[in-house]
Amino acid sequence: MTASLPLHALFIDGAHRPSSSGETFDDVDPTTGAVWAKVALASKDDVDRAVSSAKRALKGPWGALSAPARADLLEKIAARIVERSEEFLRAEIADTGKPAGFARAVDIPRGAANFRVFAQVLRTATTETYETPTDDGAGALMYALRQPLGVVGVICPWNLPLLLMTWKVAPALAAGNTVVVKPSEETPATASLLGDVMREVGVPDGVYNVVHGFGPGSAGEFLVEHPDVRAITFTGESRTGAAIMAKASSWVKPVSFELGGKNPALVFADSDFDAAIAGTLRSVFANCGQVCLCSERVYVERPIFDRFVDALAKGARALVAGDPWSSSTTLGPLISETHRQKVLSYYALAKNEGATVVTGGAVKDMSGAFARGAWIEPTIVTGLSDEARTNREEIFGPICHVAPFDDEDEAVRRANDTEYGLCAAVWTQNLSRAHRVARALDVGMAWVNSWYLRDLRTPFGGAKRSGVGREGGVRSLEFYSDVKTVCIKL
Ligand code: NAD
Ligand code: 6OD
Repeated sequence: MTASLPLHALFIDGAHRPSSSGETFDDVDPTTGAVWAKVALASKDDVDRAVSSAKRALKGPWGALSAPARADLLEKIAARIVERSEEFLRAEIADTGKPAGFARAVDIPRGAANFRVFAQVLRTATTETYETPTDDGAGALMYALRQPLGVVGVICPWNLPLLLMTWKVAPALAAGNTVVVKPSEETPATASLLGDVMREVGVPDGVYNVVHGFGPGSAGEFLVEHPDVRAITFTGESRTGAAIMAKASSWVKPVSFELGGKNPALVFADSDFDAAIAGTLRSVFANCGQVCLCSERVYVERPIFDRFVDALAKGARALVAGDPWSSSTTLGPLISETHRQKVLSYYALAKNEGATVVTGGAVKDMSGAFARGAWIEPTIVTGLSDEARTNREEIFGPICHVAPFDDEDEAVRRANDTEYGLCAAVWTQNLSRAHRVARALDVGMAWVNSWYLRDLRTPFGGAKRSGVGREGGVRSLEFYSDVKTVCIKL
């Protein structure tokens, strides 16, 4: 039975390879709970091999390429992802179960856009130059030179696998580095497939490597601890970020972290009601609530509170769970049974803490092939204090708590009353309020009358426990570069 399943191999030195130990682990389709593929489990030796090949590539043809030539290659990668988009789509859906409509609109095009945009950023990037006076009157010219860091370790989560991996791989390659990627153990498929693309468009061997496995005591940790990995870029839970930072600190490795959130949405009575409902439905339930930017705390100005909760609940009930390939499906499963148990424990916690369950609150019963998948009901609760654990801990599922507020200062204070600071969504038609509230929120990204609208050239990252650093546009080039100042005495 197992022998006929596809294998997601490691990708090292330009070739797909089994692990040196021959060990594999299961890749589960969360819509059915069935194993759909096997994954090569990287040993420490495999990680060493991947890092060595990445190191060699720096000294080889990759290191010799000019920035415009690297940009050309990035554009070819983008074009090839588009050409092979149905294969990427199939792989992403088999791993995550997300609706095809969502993956077709978000995951796959963004995977390509990351390469296209960072090619453009590279082509247009400038550096600082200063003319500095000197005592002899001749002066000096000082300029900053961006040079690659070396081998970069890229550690990724499972929620937007191709999108979030390429968001880091593309700028790392643009800056002239080579990478070793450790995709999430839940979603290995698209990282392996990208290896094919790299080969097809002529990216030199060793520039892009993939090692599959887990975190502690496995490929993730081996990568962080590898002395030849010069920097770690990581997206995932804040707790994991702390563990990685502790390990990386012994080598004083630079880290860039995009971490968890407990994001607020603030809905003012002067908002466009229908737009606020449509936007909040997206910000709570997109990707089954498994986007780090999802709103889990919704604050609504009291005069519209009841109407808002009713309309939001109506929208939640209208979500259609089912076959990811059906055009009517709008709600996928959670990523795994383990994650479903975690989210269900929060549904139980909310009830124990005294919440009123407006809609949902349970497993979603599915039939036929989907009966054993990780399905769950979209859920809205009300009536909890801001101190309730439901309102303080990241759940990462299709649930929000909705609470009323009476004035702007209160809404901002409560929105900021969290250890996280990733993003917020603000719904208002009052322009002054929009600017005021956006400025007052302790977050890395404040959306006004929108959510997850991204220009990849702008800074992205989290405040407080939601991240370290900002990536996006030239900021990514800065993180992935050793910036050297050259002083020429004239
Ligand atoms: P996770 O932290 O469990 O795992 C992320 C990756 O880290 C996986 O590849 C995992 O194998 C690896 N890992 C785990 N422990 C490790 C260790 N000790 N050393 C090295 N690697 C290790 O996160 P997840 O469950 O995959 O993703 C969900 C989380 O990610 C949520 O908290 C979500 O908010 C966050 N997230 C944040 C952003 C953002 O942009 N801020 C984006 C997506 C997801
Ligand atoms: O769009 C992005 O670049 C980005 N980093 C999104 C993060 C989504 C979190 O799940």
